[in-house]
Amino acid sequence: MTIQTITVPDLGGAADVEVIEVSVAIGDVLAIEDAIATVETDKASMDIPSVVAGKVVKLHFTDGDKINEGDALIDVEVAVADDVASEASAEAEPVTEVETSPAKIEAVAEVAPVAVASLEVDVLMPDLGGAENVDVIEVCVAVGDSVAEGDSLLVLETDKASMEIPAASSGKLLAFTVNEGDKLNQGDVIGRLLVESGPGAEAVITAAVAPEPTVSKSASTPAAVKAPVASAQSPVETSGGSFYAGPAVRQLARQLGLELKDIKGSGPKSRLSKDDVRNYAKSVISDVKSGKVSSGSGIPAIPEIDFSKFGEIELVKMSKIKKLTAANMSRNWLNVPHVTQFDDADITDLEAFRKSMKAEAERRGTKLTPMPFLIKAVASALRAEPSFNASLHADGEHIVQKDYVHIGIAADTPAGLLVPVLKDADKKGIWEIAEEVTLLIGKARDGKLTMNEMQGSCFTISSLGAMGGKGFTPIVNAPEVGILGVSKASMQPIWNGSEFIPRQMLPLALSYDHRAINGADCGRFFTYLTSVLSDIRRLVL
Ligand code: CAO
Repeated sequence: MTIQTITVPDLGGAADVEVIEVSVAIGDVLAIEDAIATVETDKASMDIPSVVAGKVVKLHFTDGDKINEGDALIDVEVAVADDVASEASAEAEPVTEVETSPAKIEAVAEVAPVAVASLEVDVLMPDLGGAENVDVIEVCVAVGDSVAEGDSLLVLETDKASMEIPAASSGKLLAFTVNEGDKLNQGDVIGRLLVESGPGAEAVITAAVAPEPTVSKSASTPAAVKAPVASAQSPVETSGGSFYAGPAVRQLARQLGLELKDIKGSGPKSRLSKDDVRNYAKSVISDVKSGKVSSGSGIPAIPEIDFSKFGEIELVKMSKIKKLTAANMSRNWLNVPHVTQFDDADITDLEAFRKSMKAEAERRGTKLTPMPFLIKAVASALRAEPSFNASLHADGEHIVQKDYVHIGIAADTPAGLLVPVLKDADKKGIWEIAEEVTLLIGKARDGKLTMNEMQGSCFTISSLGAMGGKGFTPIVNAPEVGILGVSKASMQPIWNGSEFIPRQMLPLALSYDHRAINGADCGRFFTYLTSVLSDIRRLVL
């Protein structure tokens, strides 16, 4: 065995760089490029990858250490170099120093050149315990794949057991000639592996390789495949019966976080193949995307029911917009911790004024509903209490504070719910807003909105006022952080301190994302909003 010491590479001139994470432990088996440590300078953090494959036998550093170029990091026992060295040269240096490559340094794309010696070996079938003409039931690799020592190359099955054929060395497969259904015997050449090692191994590997790179059976077997590993192939009971799965299939399922019991095997005896696992993963992703099931939130999906058992039914195709709305609503509902606060705005004076302007609105060819006033009042409130005019940054570290005020208007259209966006509402007058809303809603209902007219909203207003209802809890239209639900205004007896007087009250519900907004922010925003709606003269202040 050759022990190689891996040292700190060129760190772009940085000195005394702090180790923030040790990524390996003694006994770990490393592949080339596996991270050894993560270090951090004042400008960037970077991984230091291994340039050799092998087993870690010593650590020269620990968390918090300050390291410099050339410092020893770890000692690695390199199997390939050793195998070849022991055959080729007794004079091979026992310890070689290998400098790691700074390949993973963020913002520095250059990789320090590392001399790599390589050796081509045939991959031979090992001793199969006397079994002959053994069936290949699964091929786990393809030409061009890089394999690490221990990776499954094949799964074989006799009438008694199935076994995995693992690679004995890390390297790149130059050839692989086996297909599912083939029959194999001990000594069969099944492929060709390019075994790579670091510069320390260069001399010994080169010396060991014959000019024509075919290696004799006894020499190549240990370098190319390990002894077969019997795998747990006993059928596993599921509610739907029993199934078989090879180790590579199990590994793939594990990597994808899937339970084998959920997957239907398509092979004989319901054997699961990698394709079964992949197809199942694809169907899960497609179900999540279409909103059929929830994403990995741990929420169980609603079971599929055959409604026709209970009576006549008709399957009606959902429009594209309805499907998108369903997916967006689920996403927003699951991602946003909602709070909804309720209040009534006294719009008696607003309504009196609006009605007095109706004739003029008609002359101008527009319609004056409460909506333009609501938009103007919300725009003013967003300026007064900017916590609602923000979004959470995707990095989880920042709030995006907006200096523009664009308002989304939820519109019920024949195709489904659409949200056209009125831009710069804070800079526009009531007439201009009324005309633009009429235009946007008309376009929404005619299916003529452009992408630009549906983007950039800071806050949404959803009005069911014309339809009725005393209140509802609207769902925040993320990444916005607030939405106003408007219900039907009605005349209410309001106590003015000495008597009940009839006032036109507008029920409002303000939902907000509690990650971005606190109750106190909401209280201020809402109080401001209702006071402006109660006295629209405040809008001109
Ligand atoms: N209280 C009482 N009357 C109201 C009212 C309210 N809150 N809001 C509107 N009205 C009245 C209007 O004044 C109008 O009457 P007049 O013609 O006598 O003035 C009538 O109701 C019809 O209004 P409208 O619906 O044509 O216009 P709007 O500006 O109020 O609403 C729009 C436009 C697009 C918001 C609305 O038509 C719509 O599609 N709402 C559905 C929104 C939705 O589906 N949201 C999703 C809910 S879940 O988040």
